[in-house]
Amino acid sequence: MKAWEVNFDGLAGPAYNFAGLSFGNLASLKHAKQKSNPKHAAKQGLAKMKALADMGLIQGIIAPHERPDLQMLRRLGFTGSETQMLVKAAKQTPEIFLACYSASAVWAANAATVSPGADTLDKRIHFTPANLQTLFHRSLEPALASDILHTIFKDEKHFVHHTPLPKHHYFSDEGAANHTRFCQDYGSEGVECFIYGRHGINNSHHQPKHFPARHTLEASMAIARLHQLNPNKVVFAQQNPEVIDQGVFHNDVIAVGNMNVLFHHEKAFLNTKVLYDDLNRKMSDGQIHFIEVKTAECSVKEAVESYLFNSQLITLSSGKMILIAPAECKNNLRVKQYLDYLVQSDHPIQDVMFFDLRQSMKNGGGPACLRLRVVLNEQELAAVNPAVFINDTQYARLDRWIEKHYRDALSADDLCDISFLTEIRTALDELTTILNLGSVYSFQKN
Ligand code: SUG
Repeated sequence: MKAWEVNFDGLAGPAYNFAGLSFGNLASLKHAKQKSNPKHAAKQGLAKMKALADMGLIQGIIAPHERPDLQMLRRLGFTGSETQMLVKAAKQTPEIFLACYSASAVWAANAATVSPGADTLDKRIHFTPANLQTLFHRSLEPALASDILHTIFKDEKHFVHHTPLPKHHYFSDEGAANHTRFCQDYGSEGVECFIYGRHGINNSHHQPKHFPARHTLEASMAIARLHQLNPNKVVFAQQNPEVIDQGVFHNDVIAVGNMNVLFHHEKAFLNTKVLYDDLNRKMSDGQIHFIEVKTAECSVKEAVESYLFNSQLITLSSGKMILIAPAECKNNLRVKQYLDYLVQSDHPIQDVMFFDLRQSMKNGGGPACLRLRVVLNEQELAAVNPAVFINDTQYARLDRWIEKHYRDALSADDLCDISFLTEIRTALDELTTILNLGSVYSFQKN
């Protein structure tokens, strides 16, 4: 059956900031407390969405989360008016205050794991929002992520929404950042490949020494069961703990797959040979094309700095496969040299396009982090909330909305200001009308 891979990109919110919240994510730590530019963050992301839509892909958008998370502050014992709560939290526990203001919901690759109907027993699309339980600021996301996904994918005939996995270290789940689906064409049954960072139950297995492995085998296995995947079409493999210690906090920082291609660094996996064999054996209808980048061509450090593997690998309607890479890859001489070689050589990746996503990159989020992939056939596509698709009209409305509501500079001092809170709410309230989301934010329900 004909189907399309649709990218749903997170949009940076009006409070987009750099708080240095992600231990193990080198960019987040490096840019902590710098002044951010929320307007640029949103416009850079929207420009990428528009460019992909203009290339003929179907492109969706996922609304920003409500920040600050005042409900969490109240749950943690802060009292008084909203301003009083913010001032107290900022003074008493800046870490919690900043977590409640976190920008991180923009990285939609961590919002959920999604299995297309072609892979599932009941032929419906299954969504499991990631519990993101390893880092406190990210653990605030699953409830609203789930509500937003419900507003986009409503029809139970086509879409199944599971509850996030239990918030326990056995089941640490970071969503689609650690999940890739291989197929010959999007509409036929694929092989779903889950990459985990550690074993949740038996922790004597390989583990990184310095930085957290955020995703467990047990989480991936639970999702494969929930999504009713055919065990003969599922592969589990472990990330190389050494690369996690070098800043590869999600597998999508070191590998990307699309259709029958896996593009990755030679150090990405603990046992590359076993992974190749498993994937090829389970891809019964053809082999996978592995593009393994050697350390001599690009070191892990260069990969983490440039986010080469956090590119999106997309297939245009002509069948041409291209890499959507961050501009940092163009500015890194060795990475650029490698890409020049790649597109000229006998590989399926035929072209590279570079995008300026500097604001997102400063928090460790490249092109692939920003999008959640959902494969949809014609009926499923027709059942999606149409207001979330990017076309010329929606793009122009969103661009005007950003222009009107977003600041072009934001520092930590601005975050306690009650007028900023009002500004954010006015913007988000208007957005729910543009995207036809209903009253999805808590301030709209009170
Ligand atoms: O979880 N950064 C995110 C980046 C997520 C990137 N996503 C994927 N690789 N799919 C993270 O580390 C930083 C927020 C801050 O420091 O303010 C942050 O959460």
